[in-house]
Amino acid sequence: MVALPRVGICWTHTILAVDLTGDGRPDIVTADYTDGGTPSVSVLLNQGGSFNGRTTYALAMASDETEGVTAGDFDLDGDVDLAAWREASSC
Ligand SMILES: [Ca+2]
Ligand SMILES: [Ca+2]
Repeated sequence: MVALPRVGICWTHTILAVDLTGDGRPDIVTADYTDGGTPSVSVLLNQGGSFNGRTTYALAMASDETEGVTAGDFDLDGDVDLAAWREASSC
């Protein structure tokens, strides 16, 4: 089990393991809940069994709650892309 560094995040809704850097080592992406703060996802790069500090990326969403994140090559350029979503306040 790997303990993830915590930096200004209340809790994590989703953890995704995906190789963002193309080095064959799975990195970690988290969907963050910030309790009134800016919604975000965080990235922890795999350093060969340990992870670097958390890098947090703010999202332009009307919510403090990033519900989930997924990965894929959505624009077909060969690089991994991320897509995040939030909880809807109404349907
Ligand atoms: Ca990697
Ligand atoms: Ca891409």
